[in-house]
Parts: sequence; C-alpha cells; structure tokens
Amino acid sequence: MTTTIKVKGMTCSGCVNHVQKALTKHEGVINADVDLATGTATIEHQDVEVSSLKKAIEDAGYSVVSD
Ligand SMILES: [Cu+2]
Repeated sequence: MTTTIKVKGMTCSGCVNHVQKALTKHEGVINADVDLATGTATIEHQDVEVSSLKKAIEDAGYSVVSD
C-alpha cells in the first residue's frame, strides 16, 4: 500500500535524504519518495502502522503535518 505524509521542516536535499533514509530503514517499507518542493513523503509499504512511519520522521528531527 502507499501512504503520503506531509513533512514540515525540510529545507534542502540533505533533509530529503535524511527523511528518506529514516523511512527506508523502517521495517516494512519498500520504497520512500520524498519531495522537497511539496514537502511530502510518499511511502510504499507493507502492513505497518502509519503512526509508526510518522514517528520515524519525527525521530529524524522533522515534523509531521496532520490533517
Ligand atoms: Cu537540510
């Protein structure tokens, strides 16, 4: 399945790499596409808790925008 999460606090490609790395090393994540311009992370994953994916982003030092 695919989940899109809005990420706040990314300012450069280094941030993008940081978030991308945090997500791809998360258990059950197949692929993570992080876009700096739109501030979104599109995550392709197996059956994992979305809250756990959000926590991985927050643990990497960024905020998650909840709607
Ligand atoms: Cu940065």
